[in-house]
Amino acid sequence: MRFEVLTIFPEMFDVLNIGIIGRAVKEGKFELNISNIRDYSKDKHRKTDDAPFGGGAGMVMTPQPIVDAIRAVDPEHKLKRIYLSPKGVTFNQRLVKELSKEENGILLLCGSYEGIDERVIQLEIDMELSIGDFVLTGGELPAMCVINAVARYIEGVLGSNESTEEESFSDGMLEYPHYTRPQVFEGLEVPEVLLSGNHAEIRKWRRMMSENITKERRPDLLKNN
Ligand code: 4GN
Repeated sequence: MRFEVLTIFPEMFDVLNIGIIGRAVKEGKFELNISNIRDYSKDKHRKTDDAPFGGGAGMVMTPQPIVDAIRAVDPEHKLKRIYLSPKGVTFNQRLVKELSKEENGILLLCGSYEGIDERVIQLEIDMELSIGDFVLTGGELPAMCVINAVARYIEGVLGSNESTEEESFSDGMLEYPHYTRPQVFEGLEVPEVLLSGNHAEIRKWRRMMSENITKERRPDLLKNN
């Protein structure tokens, strides 16, 4: 599995060298390549943007460097090519699992300014993805969210203690609350059932807490899936 990222801010992706994802990259559990779109500009000043046809505020990313970059890192179109955009389909855990099964990998195109020339999407992009209904200055943070979420489903990335099996959303529900030591913190006690050692009762309690919080906060999750 391979992630190819195209961006004009490659340094932003340094945070992926930290923690669980950083360890997985170092251990070769998946491949992560970050390319600077600017390196593909044929402009003498390495420009990647231009004024919009039709006028208006801001700049638009020029198609040439982006299309050349895409074709350089994925010449045979073996990767699922994703453009991060507020206009995309909303990302969710079902899509996370689906993308983790992409046999060759994923290309993530990060736009900046007002956006990229629409013809890049028409010619080269398979899917537009949004991480939620809000606008950011670039697609870099959304791309990192996608990499992080998808990588968790790649074999060997999570330890057995961090497994994706029992967590929130794996069964379409929100998680039960967690507790650790001390048994009393600022006067607040850990629920007694968790100290009982009765694992059947603990499972029952956790399922009930999951159902209750899901009904309360996300009743939409209980309806279909
Ligand atoms: C994606 C990109 C938000 C998302 C973005 C999102 C950069 N903001 N909700 N900003 O997933 C115009 C040019 C906005 C690219 C885009």
